[in-house]
Amino acid sequence: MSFLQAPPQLVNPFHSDRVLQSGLRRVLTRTEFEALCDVAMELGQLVADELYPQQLAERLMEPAHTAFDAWGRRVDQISLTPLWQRFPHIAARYGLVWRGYDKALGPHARLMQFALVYLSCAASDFYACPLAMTDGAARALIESGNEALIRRAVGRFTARRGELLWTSGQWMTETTGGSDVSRSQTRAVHDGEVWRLYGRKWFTSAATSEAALLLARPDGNPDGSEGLALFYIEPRDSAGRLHHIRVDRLKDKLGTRKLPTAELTLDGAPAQLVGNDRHGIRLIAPVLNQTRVWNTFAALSYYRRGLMLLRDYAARRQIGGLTLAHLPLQQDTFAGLLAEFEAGLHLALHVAELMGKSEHGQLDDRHRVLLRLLIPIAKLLTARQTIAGLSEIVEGFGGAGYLEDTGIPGLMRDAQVFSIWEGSTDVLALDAMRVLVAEGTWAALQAALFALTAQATGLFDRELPQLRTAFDAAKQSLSGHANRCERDARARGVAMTIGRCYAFALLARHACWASMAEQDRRPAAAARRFLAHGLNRCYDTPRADSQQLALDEFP
Ligand code: MFK
Repeated sequence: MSFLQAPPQLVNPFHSDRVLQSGLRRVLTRTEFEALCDVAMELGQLVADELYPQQLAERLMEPAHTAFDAWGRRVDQISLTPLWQRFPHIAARYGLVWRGYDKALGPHARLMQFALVYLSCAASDFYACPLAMTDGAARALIESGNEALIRRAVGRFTARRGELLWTSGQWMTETTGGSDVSRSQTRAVHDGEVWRLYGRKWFTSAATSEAALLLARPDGNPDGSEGLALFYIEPRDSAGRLHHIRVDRLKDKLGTRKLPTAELTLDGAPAQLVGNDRHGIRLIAPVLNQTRVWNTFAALSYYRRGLMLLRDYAARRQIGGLTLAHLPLQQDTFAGLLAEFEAGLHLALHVAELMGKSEHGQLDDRHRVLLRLLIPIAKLLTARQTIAGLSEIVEGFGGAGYLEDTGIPGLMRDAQVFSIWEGSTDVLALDAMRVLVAEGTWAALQAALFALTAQATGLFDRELPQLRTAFDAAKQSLSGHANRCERDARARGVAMTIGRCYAFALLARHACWASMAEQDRRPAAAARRFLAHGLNRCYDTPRADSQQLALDEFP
């Protein structure tokens, strides 16, 4: 019998995740940690024993849209894959949304919720997308203070039983653009008690949700973002039929193919105003921020799945009489991947911790600004880390990584979305810039970094000057250019540099704790390796040069 390679196996992702476990142990109380461990172990076992095999078995299944029934009646039914039909129950059981709102869990509720989100995202075939938007919608409604809508929807969005759970869509994107929302063309017409919406939504993820938040321009309002209002809609009637909405088609996407993303036409769909009839972007911003945190953890969930599969494969694969895992070069490549992942996860956990504290009134103004800044930065950094990491991981499998039926290439195709939806890297960098230039932000950032590095002295005395140099480069890039065009042209480098500096400081702080409390030197090794990849991503070349190059190529 000729040689047959044993395929990689996926074990319980929580059981084997020292980075997550150690990160949680440092922050949570012992009681909180033990309670979370019970849930996380059970969820992790479900992922390994049932969900991952189901994902492989359903690899070729996709949602399908049926526009008409046999007799020509418009039905617009969307069929879902079996895993998608199962996931509301998993989400409700493990509290992937409600846990963040459980007051009894205190300020660590978000951290616990996102730990479970991270463990389950890669196993959800992107059911995490409607869950993310649902979490965002709950937050936005609560912040809007609209009591009627809070009573109507928030209990459903945070339901603890799958059959009661509603998900919410977030219908923002139109043909005019996913980033430039201000040019949205959907009209809102006042019709007695309700508003009626007319327009075309071009990219509505999770078209099967029971509710959605969307932007539309009430007739008579001015152009631009100021004239948009935020609306709440329940797209289906009690029989499950869409009313005054047509599904034009499902999108044919590079990845996330189990997720039924649709083009919709609103033809008088009834809706309710969430707040006043203007400033919709400001009102929907909590959804953006919430889903960006989900995106951060989802990206890392994919990164971690890739690392787990590659590590398992490397332990089974023989090369020249050695297992792949013992080849020095393979170890070096893997260490580089792990260091990026580890820094990214500490940044994500920190954001979740701040978010929980903020929602429990435990953040001062400075830390609230910091949270607002770190959300876009964590999203853009982890998305790019994951895309680069998974490209390398696919390569680590050699030819097997290029074969669709191993399930490996799909990881890379799916991951590409993390830097696109909820704002591309450039849009998020500009969002970070919006916060950075506000009075007091830089001081808050500097103070936070200083406090972190103060906890990393001793173990990292030799390395900390590199952090200061990179941070100064970001500051110089920002402050050296008063002109907004010059400044914005550097937004990506500045955001990346701040993200890498902050992630390094968090990892270094954690490494000091782990070496004392857990006698674990691996986080310190990861921090040094991450630093070796460089922190500074500012390329302070004259803008005239980039302009010349770009315009020469594209007149
Ligand atoms: C598994 C993980 C799943 C993740 C979920 C996946 C769902 C996928 C579905 C989608 O992708 S939906 C599409 C998502 N679309 C975006 O993310 C839009 C990207 N574009 C932006 O983020 C723009 O920056 C934005 C549309 C928000 C701003 O556009 P404008 O027209 O330039 O608005 P402007 O005037 O800058 O901001 C309006 C107000 O909102 C300002 O406040 P004021 O009116 O008080 O001055 C801003 O400060 C505020 N604002 C903007 N972004 C904010 C924010 N406030 C808080 N947080 C933010 N992030």
